[in-house]
Amino acid sequence: MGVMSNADVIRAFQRIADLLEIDGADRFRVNSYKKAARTIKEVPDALTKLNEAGKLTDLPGIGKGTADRIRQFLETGRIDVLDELQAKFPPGLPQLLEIQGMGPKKVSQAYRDLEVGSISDLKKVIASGELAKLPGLGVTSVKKIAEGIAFMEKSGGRTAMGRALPVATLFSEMIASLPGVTRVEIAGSLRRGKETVGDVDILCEAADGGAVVNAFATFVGVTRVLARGETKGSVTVDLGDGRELQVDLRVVEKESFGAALQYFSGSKEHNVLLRERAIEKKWRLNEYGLHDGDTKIAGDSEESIYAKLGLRWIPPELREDRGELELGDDLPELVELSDIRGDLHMHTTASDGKCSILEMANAAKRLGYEYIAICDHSKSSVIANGLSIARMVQQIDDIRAANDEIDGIEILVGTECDILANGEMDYPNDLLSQCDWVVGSIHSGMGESKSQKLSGTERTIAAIENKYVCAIGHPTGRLINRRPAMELDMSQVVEVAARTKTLLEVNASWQRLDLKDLHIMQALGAGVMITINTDAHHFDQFAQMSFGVTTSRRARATRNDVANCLSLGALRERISAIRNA
Ligand code: DGT
Ligand code: CA
Ligand code: CA
Ligand code: ZN
Repeated sequence: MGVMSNADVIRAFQRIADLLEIDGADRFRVNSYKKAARTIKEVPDALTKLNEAGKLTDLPGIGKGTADRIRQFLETGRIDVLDELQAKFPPGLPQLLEIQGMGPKKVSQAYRDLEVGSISDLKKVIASGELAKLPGLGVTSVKKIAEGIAFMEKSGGRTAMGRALPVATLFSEMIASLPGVTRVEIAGSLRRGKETVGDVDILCEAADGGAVVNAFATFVGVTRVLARGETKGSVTVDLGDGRELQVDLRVVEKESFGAALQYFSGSKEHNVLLRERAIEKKWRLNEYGLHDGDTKIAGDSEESIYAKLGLRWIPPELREDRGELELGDDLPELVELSDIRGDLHMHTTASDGKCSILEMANAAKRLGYEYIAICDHSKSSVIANGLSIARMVQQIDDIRAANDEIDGIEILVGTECDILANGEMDYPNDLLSQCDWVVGSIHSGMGESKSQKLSGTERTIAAIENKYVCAIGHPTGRLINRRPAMELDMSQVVEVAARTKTLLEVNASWQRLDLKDLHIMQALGAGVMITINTDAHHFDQFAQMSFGVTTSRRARATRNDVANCLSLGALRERISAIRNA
């Protein structure tokens, strides 16, 4: 057993809460585990350190019982309650909670009444009609569950970029710290910034490949070793909730590092194009280099290979066989994280966020941002503690007061205002007009039904036509691997957005990445400007900006395409242009 991280502890407590809920334990008990998991998330120090110092019970909201369980887990890797619960249920059960439409109550019902312990069991009782006969289920909810399973299976076990990157980064750091390792790079789809990855690919340069691969195979978090050789290793890592992620490591030589990095960054399709180009010149391109007969003519760097083939170096995000080789001198200067000057979608404790206005603003200031917009939920988002009109009026005052109090950053008065089923905004225009910045989002009625008067496209367009709406938040409403996108007529949406100068959001949260790359490309092609925002519910989540930037780079966005790369003055001008369009 390796050293337990805080994340391991959080996962264990969440798992206990899930299983207790399935077990039908009382709310109070379930919530105490959930609360402990939330508390631990906020702890800046390693729990192992706190435990050694005997300080676990000093943590706010951690009583003696919880502290005992944390200690047991840190010291033995187990918790008695977790063992008991896991012995009680089949191992596939928690995974059922990941299916859209399957809450703990339904999971426990299906398990108790129909012995459903896995996704394949669940599919059987759906097919036989037994599931629909359970009290409280019925044909409609079973249909939804079936769609949830289909969607989950279609995502084919791919891992969201935001879950894979921390694993890849940690592994890269551990590899870099091994003796004799002189260079480490992340390659594959993760380097290209794909929203989901099949596996993680890491390259390193080292004196003794076998030793590096051996060390890699015994890293903390490795659950299985799939391959172990002199130049190649392949392992799996537990992501919690029973899911695994594969990590491939290749050890390559300095002289061919560039060629290997190019080859293993892919995509396969992009590589085919490059290889064809080499063949046209009677050369040969592989992961060892570019060769003219027996002579290697390039390979130590990626640049050398592209240059010999008559190309400028192509950023990995563009290597998808989408015409990137033909760009030539039109290769745009892609937006970078350092171009971002502010974040225009975030929540505070006023609705469902975890921090105050000033806590968010101070953290943003530390990042060097010039401005932020506080956008809490509007009144119809009841579960998200949306603000009534009276509370929103108060919120406007609170944001203005916070802005007066803080120097060096501008806090804009914003709202994430629901777009209602009838296409109207959740707040009246006279309230919206008092805000500096309005994000309009659809949060309900995304599964279009015949009974609904307006389609998602019509609702979105109605909001875009409202002069106070500056941007459409997470326009398609998808949750990666969990909920499909609304079927928007994107060409209509981008046309109206272009005409009204309304921005479309690239929600940078790795669970969303919405708009996605191809939609961003379509928007930019129609002359629409985007805004890349984190939708942070805690300032920790500001770091997710990079996922939104990467996704936008895949759509060839430059800093001129991104509203929050504007100076505050230029942003204000843009907002008045939207209002006067
Ligand atoms: P993934 O893991 O499914 O998200 O996608 P990739 O692109 O990371 O693919 P992966 O992990 O199978 O292989 C990493 C890279 O290695 C891939 O992007 C290109 C290169 N590669 C692998 N197999 C082939 C191949 O058969 N032909 C060519 N040209 N390149 C390959
Ligand atoms: Ca890969
Ligand atoms: Ca791979
Ligand atoms: Zn939202």
